[in-house]
Amino acid sequence: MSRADRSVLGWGAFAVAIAALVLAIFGLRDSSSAAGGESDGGGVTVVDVSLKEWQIGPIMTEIPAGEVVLNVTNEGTMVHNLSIPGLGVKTADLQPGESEKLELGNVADGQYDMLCEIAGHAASGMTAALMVGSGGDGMTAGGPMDWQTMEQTMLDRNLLFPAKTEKTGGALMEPTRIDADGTKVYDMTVEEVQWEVEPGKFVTAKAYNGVVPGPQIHLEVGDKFRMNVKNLLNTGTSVHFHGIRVPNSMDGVEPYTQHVIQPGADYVYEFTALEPAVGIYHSHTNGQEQIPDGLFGSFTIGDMPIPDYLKDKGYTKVDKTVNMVLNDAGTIGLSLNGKSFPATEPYTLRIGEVMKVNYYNEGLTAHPMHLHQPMGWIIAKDGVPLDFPMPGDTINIAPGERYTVLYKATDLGVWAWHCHILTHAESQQGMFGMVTALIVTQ
Ligand SMILES: [Cu+2]
Repeated sequence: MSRADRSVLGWGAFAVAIAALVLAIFGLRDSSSAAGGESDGGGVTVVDVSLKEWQIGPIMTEIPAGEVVLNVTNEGTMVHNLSIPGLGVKTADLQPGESEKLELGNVADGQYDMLCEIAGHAASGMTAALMVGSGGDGMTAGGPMDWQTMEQTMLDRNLLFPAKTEKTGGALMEPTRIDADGTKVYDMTVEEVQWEVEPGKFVTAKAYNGVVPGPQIHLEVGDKFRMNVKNLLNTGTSVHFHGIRVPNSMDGVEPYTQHVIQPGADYVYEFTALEPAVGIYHSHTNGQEQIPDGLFGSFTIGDMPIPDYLKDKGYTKVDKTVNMVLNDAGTIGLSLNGKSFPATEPYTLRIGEVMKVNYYNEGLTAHPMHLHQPMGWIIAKDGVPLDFPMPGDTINIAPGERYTVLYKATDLGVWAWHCHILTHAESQQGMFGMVTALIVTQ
């Protein structure tokens, strides 16, 4: 390789490497195809089809030729529909809990694709196949076509990584202005936005300054800080500085330390940065909805020192810092920094470089985050430096926790990086949710 060639691994090579990883990371799944459906005795085959995020079940249905009726039920939490383009039939848009009987008439032998036509839903995994008559030959559960069809479906999706979406969040925010007394002032709106979680899948998010996660705020110890919050939601909100030492009146917990910030109202938070911290700012009003819907952003003060034990091992400086906010609920769902695979951001390091990762969990359940290589060393927990680091290739991060971890690139390659609760990372339609990759180059 020329120096230029190996300076950056091309996206083409990267995509191929990712494809190879698909099998290596997760292995294959049992297929979930269904044979049959029920006959009503009059030669009509009735099949129950469920729609939810992000799958159509069963993924594959094998039925005899003849009259077919689908009982389609939306068992999800969003609007879905079922379309069979090959037959030119489609349900209405079904609200959560709604059902529709879709009469297909006398269907000829063949394979028919089924999908949800709501923008982005098919790409997110809402596709299935209906095998009719001899079209279903060889498509029994576990048969060779099953395996290949599923494999192709997974590859099609996994090869989309890293997919482009509108906007990313979490970038460092410079103060809006600095007052004469040195106070760093940050103007922050709270508003609803349409947020592209993955290609074509837009959700209604709540966002600080229009992005998820909200902009990163970084202060040094001693800095005077002011945040002017403008609530553009049609509901109340408040801001809590999680993991940051503040006066009680700035703690953001209505009704005890403040009144709610009403729709259209402004509110000012003001304090001095007293101690180093790895914190986060987030809503403390209807938080179980507002936070997973997007109202979170990292807030760091000072730095976490590298323990001597690691300095002796060559971890002399940090070349790259990554704030990774985990989420699993609300309108955004399973995601890393507000994006779901394949729209998650890949990270790059050169051999010998050190990456510092601040993991934050703003979701409702714990996530064991696993980087295939290199080994991680936890150097701080909840913003408190550890004298002696603790190793972890899988680090379980509970809601509200923060772990600061150093990774030093040692081996070339594309290293998968994902939550190890496998249903947070993988489906029969391919990887999704809490998956990204670390790319190590020369
Ligand atoms: Cu998880």
